[in-house]
Amino acid sequence: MHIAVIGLGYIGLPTAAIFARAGAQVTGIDNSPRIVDALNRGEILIEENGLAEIVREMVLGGRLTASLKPVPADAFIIAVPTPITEDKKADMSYVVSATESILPCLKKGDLVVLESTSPVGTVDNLMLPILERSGLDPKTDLFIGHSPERVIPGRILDELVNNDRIAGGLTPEAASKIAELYRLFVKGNILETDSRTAELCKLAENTYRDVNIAFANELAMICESQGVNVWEAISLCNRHPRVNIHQPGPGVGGHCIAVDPWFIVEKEPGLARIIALSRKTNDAMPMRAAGEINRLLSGIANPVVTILGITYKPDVDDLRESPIIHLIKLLKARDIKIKICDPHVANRCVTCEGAALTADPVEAAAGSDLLVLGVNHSAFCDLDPVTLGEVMRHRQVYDTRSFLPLKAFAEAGFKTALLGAPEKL
Ligand code: SAJ
Repeated sequence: MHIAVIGLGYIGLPTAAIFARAGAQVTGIDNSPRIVDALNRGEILIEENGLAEIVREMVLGGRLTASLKPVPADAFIIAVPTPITEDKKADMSYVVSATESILPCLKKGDLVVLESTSPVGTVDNLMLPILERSGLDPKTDLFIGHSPERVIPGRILDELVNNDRIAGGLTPEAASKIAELYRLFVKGNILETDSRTAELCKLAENTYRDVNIAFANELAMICESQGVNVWEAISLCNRHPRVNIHQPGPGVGGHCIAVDPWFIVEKEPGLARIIALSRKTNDAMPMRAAGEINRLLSGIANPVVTILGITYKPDVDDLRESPIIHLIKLLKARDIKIKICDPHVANRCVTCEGAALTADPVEAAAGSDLLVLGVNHSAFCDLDPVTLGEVMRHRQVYDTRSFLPLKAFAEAGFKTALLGAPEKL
């Protein structure tokens, strides 16, 4: 079986590697010469647990190669970005160009599977008319559909194999062919349905999480006002057998949860009211954090803030839609000097948004008036409050994730603040 994976990003690359490991001959296609050249050398440019090793092995074994242009294959998997435009609409241009790019390669019996998260109707309203231009009948000559990825960055390789997977076909035959394709490596259940249902499910899963986080963030604001610690309250609520409230924080980032709900709102603006409000609630969190930081800095001339962690979530190197980047922009607009520590980003950037970036927390804390824990990277588990306090101008810390040992910081002379908790902890 020859599989072509179009788009070698956070999803396409691991998928290509896992198909190769399962015995398929895989060609990864990407329009970035940097990515293609690196892959053909057996190297990767992104950080994901265990991925570099598998890719190297598959490339050396000749089962995985990369190309700038599509090649004939038995199955085409489209895993290109579906970003969001300024006015919160899905930008489908990469899906359109990827679908057009495979037209010269298609033959009767081929599978075309969209993996990219897309608005409902993408397979039947957007891809089908393009695929018809191949001269083949997409309903009878091809097997087309949507099989959304559901993997969590950081655990992609494990979740690709072990999660249940939806196989949505334009026709029932297409659904079963797609299920058969993924059976090559998926150990979880493969659930067959139509392509529109598959598209909706993917959006609904991420929207469920976004709405739940918005609820947690709203509770955090309520708790601050009511003098209650939201982290303790949520952990107690979650001891109820049917309650699972997510964690509040400085906002929701990433290319999925912060984006996908808008794809539902785009289609149904009049109906998707809770969904749109939740998005706005989560998007307002960096502004709330900036307000608290301002309060902590009041009276300090030429303030300097050290941000610990800028990625969109812990232990990844991905900055897309990171709420902490948004927070940094808000602080810079208020003339606050920023220093950054992020061990996952410091290996490839020396600055971010014009601020110095280092992997060393002590270097980042030198001369600072406030430490802000933006992302709970495991590397921040063993921060030493005494050493940090010694190099700072003012000993203050603001934890937006309830991650730091604030008691130990207080004992080291720090004034402490926690998102979602009363001023006096
Ligand atoms: N976050 C919170 N509170 C929480 C959980 C997360 O504020 O309780 C924030 C994180 O800090 C981060 C953002 O939400 O900024 C998103 O992180 P995440 O870990 O929830 O999700 P992603 O974007 O890394 O991955 C999600 C996953 N979807 C679900 O869990 C429903 C993953 O399974 C999907 O495959 C992925 O989106 C995707 O590609 O769509």
